[in-house]
Amino acid sequence: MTDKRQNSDNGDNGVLLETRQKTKKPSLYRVLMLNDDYTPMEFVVLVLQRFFGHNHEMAQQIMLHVHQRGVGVCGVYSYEVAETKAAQVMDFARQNEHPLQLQLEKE
Ligand code: TYC
Repeated sequence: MTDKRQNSDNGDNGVLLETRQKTKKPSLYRVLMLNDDYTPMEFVVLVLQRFFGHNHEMAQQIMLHVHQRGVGVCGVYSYEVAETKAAQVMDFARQNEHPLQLQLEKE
């Protein structure tokens, strides 16, 4: 007969098996984009498409939100991905002599 018992009673004479999964969900971080007076709108739209995978319409919408409200969410990622994307975008902006700034915010 098949023994389907697990954990403390596994039918193996006192040998304990821990089958519970102690995995933690990774914390998520918003990548925020800040408005400024100098970065061209088309450049911001390009960044939102290239680095955050938004289509042109969504990118335009997010850019306008940031332009009007001062800050907006580009996307939500694990810390490593969020940090990498923010750094890549600010590098790309600096290479193009734009002052575009991004920040991370824990969800
Ligand atoms: N305010 C900029 C302009 O008028 C456009 C802009 C939008 C810049 C969003 C940064 O995160 C930004 N050219």
